[in-house]
Amino acid sequence: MEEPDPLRSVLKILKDCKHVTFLTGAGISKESGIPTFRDKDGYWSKYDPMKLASPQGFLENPALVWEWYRHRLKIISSARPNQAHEAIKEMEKYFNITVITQNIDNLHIEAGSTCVLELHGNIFRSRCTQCDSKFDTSLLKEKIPRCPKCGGIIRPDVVWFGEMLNEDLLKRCYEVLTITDAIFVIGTSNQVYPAAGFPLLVKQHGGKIIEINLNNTPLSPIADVFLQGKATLWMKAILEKLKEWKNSMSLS
Ligand code: BV8
Ligand code: ZN
Repeated sequence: MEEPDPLRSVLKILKDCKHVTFLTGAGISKESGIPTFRDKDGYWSKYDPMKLASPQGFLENPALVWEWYRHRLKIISSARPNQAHEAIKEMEKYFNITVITQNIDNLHIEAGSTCVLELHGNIFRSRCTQCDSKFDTSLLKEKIPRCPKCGGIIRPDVVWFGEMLNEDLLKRCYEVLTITDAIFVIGTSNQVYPAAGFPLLVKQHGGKIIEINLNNTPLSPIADVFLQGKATLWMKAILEKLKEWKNSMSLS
């Protein structure tokens, strides 16, 4: 029996969908030149996440954490959305799309997606640890930036390990997940919670899971379709098929 064509399986699922959610991780931005975390050349192969992405680490050595975020901001500032980000934006023509991203690189917003839930914050935004005033990260020049209003230390407005995610944001995620007909899980190792638990919530109410990743992840065994390979190639191919199908529909 020949292997089913994975693209055909994806189209078969999409034909019955109204609400499509995308859950993305660092892998979707890899082809924009931004390193991932857990790949062999990723950040966690060189640095200790607890030193750079935890409140304790920041308390111990704010200068080191700021050096790391400024290094990432430099890379992210010269990165552009790639064809995977753009394809997700284009799919808004056919479905109600929500993007739930673990990425802090702003690339889904730059690609023009209209509903982006940034689970772990955004590197371009910083906030005062005392009075919660917000600042544009690229304008902060001091080694350890201080708040002009209250003198408090300013930090990147991102979610670190052991920190709660924004309540309202999480509420919106759970609301969307309950009406999601299909969730695309793209470029994430599915190891960080609560995001890693989201696809299961979709499956529990009968929604479908389509995973796109270079490698298998803990999610792959329960995915309805697993597309092995680059996010840009698969998303481009899916969009092409979708356009063909929609055109054939309008002709019939
Ligand atoms: C919380 C900051 C409540 C932002 C990050 C024990 C068990 C279970 C959970 C826990 C536990 N102990 C603690 C926890 C909770 C913890 C957690 O999940 N830990 C895990 C690691 C065990 N979670 C938290 O602390 C969260 N808060 O739960 O609050 C609470 C509080 C206290 C105690 C318990 C609970 C907060 C999590 C946020 C952490 N913030 N970073 C930043 O600087 O970016 S983590 C970091 O990981 C990033 O945010 C990133 O978004 C996130 C996930 O990583 P991925 O995006 O998946 O990236 P990764 O490199 O791992 O994978 C890339 C994938 O892409 C790979 O699979 C690769 O194959 C693929 N790929 C590569 N290239 C391509 C590709 N795919 C397609 N195409 C390509 N071209
Ligand atoms: Zn302040």
